[in-house]
Amino acid sequence: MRAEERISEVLEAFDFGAPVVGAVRYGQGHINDTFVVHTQPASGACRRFILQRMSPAAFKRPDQLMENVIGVTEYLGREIERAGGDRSREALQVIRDRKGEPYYTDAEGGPWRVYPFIEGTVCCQAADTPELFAASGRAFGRFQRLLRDYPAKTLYETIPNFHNTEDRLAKLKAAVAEDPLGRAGDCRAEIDFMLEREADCSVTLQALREGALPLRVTHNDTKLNNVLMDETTGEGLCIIDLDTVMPGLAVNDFGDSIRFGANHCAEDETDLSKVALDLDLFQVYTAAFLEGTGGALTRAEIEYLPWGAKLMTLECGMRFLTDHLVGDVYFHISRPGQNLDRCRTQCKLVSDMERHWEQMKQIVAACG
Ligand code: ADP
Ligand code: GN1
Ligand code: MG
Repeated sequence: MRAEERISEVLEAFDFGAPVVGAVRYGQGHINDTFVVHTQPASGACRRFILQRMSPAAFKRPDQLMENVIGVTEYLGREIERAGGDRSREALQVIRDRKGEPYYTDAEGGPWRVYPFIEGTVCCQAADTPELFAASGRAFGRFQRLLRDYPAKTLYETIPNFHNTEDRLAKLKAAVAEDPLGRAGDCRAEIDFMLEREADCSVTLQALREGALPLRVTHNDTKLNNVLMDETTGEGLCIIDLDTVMPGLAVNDFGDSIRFGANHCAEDETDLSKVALDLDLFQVYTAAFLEGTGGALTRAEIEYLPWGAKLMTLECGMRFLTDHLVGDVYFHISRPGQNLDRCRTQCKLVSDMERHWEQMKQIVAACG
């Protein structure tokens, strides 16, 4: 059922501290159904909240997911306070429902949560300036640093095998074999592109298995639009979208940001001639991310950063392609074929990274 149809029931379930005057769809996330709720206190300015239905296609255990989010946001809040920051703006804060639960389950089983809207921030879809991209890199690097001592074992795996690229390829192969909608014939080139890179899929996983790369608490979805930028200072203020905070690889957090931000096109750009890795943006992000981590990464992690970039891009392309083949059940689409278009931009970026591989390695070595 469309999320809109449950809104009035859900608004009743939370105490917003003032009458609700409206709730409208918000943001450009691909996974959750996000709304902004406007309230009007008797005196003073309107107050806003973010209301989200967590995606049932993506998240099978909202209870575990919210336990993770509460654990991480409270920990971050304490760390930020200790460093003299403002936890109400620099960390998300879960608002419980009227029964004191961390989220509300609607009559159809849909899980909903509320956060205060963090005002005075902007959420960007593209790295319009290098300064903006650098600010996001520092913020994601700092996120790693702040969570360095978080007890990783207490975190649930909200999406099992989320960045297991070997498993993502296996799922793509299964979708191709089943081809439930007869779409595989039109994506032969993209399927072959992925299959030709099967050996690459194991590079960072193998390094993890051998103990060369450590398991850390990571965000796992480090797109530019998952950090809110301070409208006044231009700095990265608050990391959002904590649904996939789990044990993972730091190189993947770095890599997913490069995948999304180190180029000048939207993820679903159809003119592939415009899609290209911007090495200057790659350099800017690398330096800023490493600065933000404050020396928390090992030498091996730094060395593997280009692999993080390539594999997150390749893997995301596989995920878009798989979803296209099975009927767009995971990533929200606004037009037919959008997931295939998204897959094609990822393939173009991977090819570009392969072409500039030596330069990427040199840039990382110079920043490390
Ligand atoms: P999705 O998983 O679907 O990407 P997000 O949690 O990233 O969902 O939220 C979608 C969008 O909503 C974000 O890109 C951002 O624009 C906005 N948003 C989310 N939380 C907040 C918040 N606390 N304050 C302001 N904007 C927010
Ligand atoms: C999704 O939730 P959002 O829109 O920030 C996805 C990421 C993908 C991204 C591609 C939980 O991110 O893994 O990289 O789309 N999140 C989930 O744009 O699957
Ligand atoms: Mg998001």
